[in-house]
Amino acid sequence: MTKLKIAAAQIGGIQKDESREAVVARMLALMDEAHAQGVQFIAYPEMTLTTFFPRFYVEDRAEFDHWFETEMPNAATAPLFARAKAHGMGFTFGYCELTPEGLHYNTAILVSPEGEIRLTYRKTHLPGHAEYEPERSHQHLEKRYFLPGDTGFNVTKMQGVNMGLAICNDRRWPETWRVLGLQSVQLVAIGYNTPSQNNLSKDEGPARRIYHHELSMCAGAYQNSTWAIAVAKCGTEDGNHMIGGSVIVDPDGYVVARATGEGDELIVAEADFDRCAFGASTVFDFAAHRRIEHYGRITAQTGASQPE
Ligand code: CDV
Repeated sequence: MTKLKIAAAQIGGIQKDESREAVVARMLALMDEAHAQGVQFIAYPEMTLTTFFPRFYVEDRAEFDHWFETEMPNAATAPLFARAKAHGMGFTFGYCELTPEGLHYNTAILVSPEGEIRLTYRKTHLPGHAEYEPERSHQHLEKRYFLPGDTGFNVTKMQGVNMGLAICNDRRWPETWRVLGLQSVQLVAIGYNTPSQNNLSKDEGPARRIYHHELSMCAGAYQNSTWAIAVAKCGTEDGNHMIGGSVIVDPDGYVVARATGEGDELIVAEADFDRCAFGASTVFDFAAHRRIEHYGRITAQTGASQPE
């Protein structure tokens, strides 16, 4: 029987001039609160350490290299690794990674209670655009500042649980979930920064954004018989608003914990991972029911074709 107390550590807005050390202090406060509640695994958002700078345009992208980490752990994040180890807690958080080869990724890591980095995941589905586009209500320049991830979606057993990672926009893509599901994932942790307004449509505001976010999380968890955590960086950041709505979802696709505010906030659930087995051995018994002879288009084409 594998049970873990799991948590999402939602983080309120981080302003441009806030230091990494100040952010880590906020992360530590939530980690300590989690420990006091007996939490064994905690998830932090996408790009936890900095403001969501892809909303800003710079012609020379090197000017933004200061938002990236060149090593992990580093001086600013070492206290997080040390505190988690002292608490015997596994954790995940997202940050911007600049590799020794000079490559830029939107990255998340999974760290064991012993302080070992067990998974590095680099965001696959980068939303937005690469050039300044004045018709948008705000910029979303992830395609300018990051390369599409080269890791793919991987699962590792940690704390007795099959764990996998994805980042923000990945949660909207069933391909993400199914590749993890095909590795018997039991817990998917996803951090996000979701602007509360679609920058090309006035009709898609915060209520619809929350709806699509939960719809994606609940469907992904249910269809792959997995627990899932979605954790926001949210509220107002440099004058821009992002949705909160962090959730923990069970393998039946039900939300079992939900953040109520838009600031630093901890939500907790007792996760029984034996519950993943029922869906995975019945409706979603992949070996029994999948028909891969009909799925070729999924990997053979990107855009939709028209019927002849
Ligand atoms: N950081 C993100 O990936 N944000 C996207 C927005 C642009 C829609 C998201 O899917 O939430």
